[in-house]
Amino acid sequence: MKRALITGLTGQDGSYLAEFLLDRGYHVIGMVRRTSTLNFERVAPIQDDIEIVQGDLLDETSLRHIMREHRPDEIYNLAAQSFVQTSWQQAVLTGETTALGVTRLLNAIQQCDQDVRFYQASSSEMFGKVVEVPQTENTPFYPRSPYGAAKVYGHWITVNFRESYDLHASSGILFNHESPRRGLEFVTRKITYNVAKIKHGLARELRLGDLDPQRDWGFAGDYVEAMWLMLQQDEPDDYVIATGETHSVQEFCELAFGMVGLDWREWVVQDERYMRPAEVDLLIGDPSKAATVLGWKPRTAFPELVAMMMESDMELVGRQLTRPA
Ligand code: NAP
Ligand code: G4F
Repeated sequence: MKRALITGLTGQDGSYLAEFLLDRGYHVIGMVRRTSTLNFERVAPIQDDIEIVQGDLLDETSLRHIMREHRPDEIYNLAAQSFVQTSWQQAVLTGETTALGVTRLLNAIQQCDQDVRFYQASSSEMFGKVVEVPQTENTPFYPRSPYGAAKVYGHWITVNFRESYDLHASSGILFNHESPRRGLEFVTRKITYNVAKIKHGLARELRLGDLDPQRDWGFAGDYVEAMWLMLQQDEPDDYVIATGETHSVQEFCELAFGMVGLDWREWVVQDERYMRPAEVDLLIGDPSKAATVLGWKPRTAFPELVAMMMESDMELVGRQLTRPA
């Protein structure tokens, strides 16, 4: 039985990846950080099938301990301070977690077991103010936020450990991927959840920032397969994972409101508070290397993704309405 360690188990991707690996017969070890209240909602249905261990990317000793005690064959480093907006207010914490956290984990691997296969969750935010359209594995990086800068560091330290110590370390440059499990602070889920509240009469407006940025949005459930495929290759490498399509925040609104018979223009209010000091205007990835080498292709089209999230949030808000007081 193969053993996989997932950091960031409690996050969106951690939950989908854990399900994916369990389905393939893995023993899944999920790293969670200590919190005063448990936040296992996303993994509740599979919690008993996972070995949960405590550790923190800020604490290298905890990572070495996990390596020695649990001896994983594969490590998926999904943990991060992942919200771009927060990275301006908490730039140092973002660097400690999202950048240096990768080095701490790689140090632990290098010291404890150099045969481990390692996946780093890199991001299309590294392309930032894009210098090429579409973005490929060879497009130069131009990050536009402390988060993007931290991910560039995490990406290059992964490449460096691969080249320095011959580690099987791969980096997935994933474009935005969403799902009904997406955090409520990210724009797609903020939209679908609030559209559902408006439709149920629980909200009167949706306050958003810039509606023009364009993103290459895919489904998280499709993207975790690509992470796994990278670690099954003979040679480690870096891959862009994307749909190859881009849509604006406004288009997302039009579609989500339209699906419940509402006109977005009557409900959306632009609010300075959600504008960013520096914006990433356009992301669109070219996933052809992943298609050729990994045999990976996205399965979920943009309208299907919006519909899946809208249906889930309509049901969720409906349940909240009918719950006895
Ligand atoms: P997410 O939902 O925000 O999950 C982040 C996870 O990291 C959570 O489990 C969180 O734990 C954990 N974490 C945060 N700080 C930690 C620390 N110091 N030590 C240990 N764990 C810590 O993110 P996601 O959307 O699943 O994304 C997964 C990874 O892919 C992240 O690295 C993200 O930056 C990257 N990425 C995401 C996308 C995307 O579109 N989703 C695209 C490209 C790259 P708590 O639950 O305790 O907060
Ligand atoms: O949903 P977002 O917050 O995602 P963002 O910044 O693209 O980052 C996500 O994807 C990255 C991959 O490219 C990941 F690495 C990262 O961890 C994260 O998962 O914002 C998307 C766009 C931005 O242009 C933002 O300015 O939506 C715009 N937006 C407009 N109004 C808003 C809002 N974003 C948020 N969160 N909230 C708003 O009210």
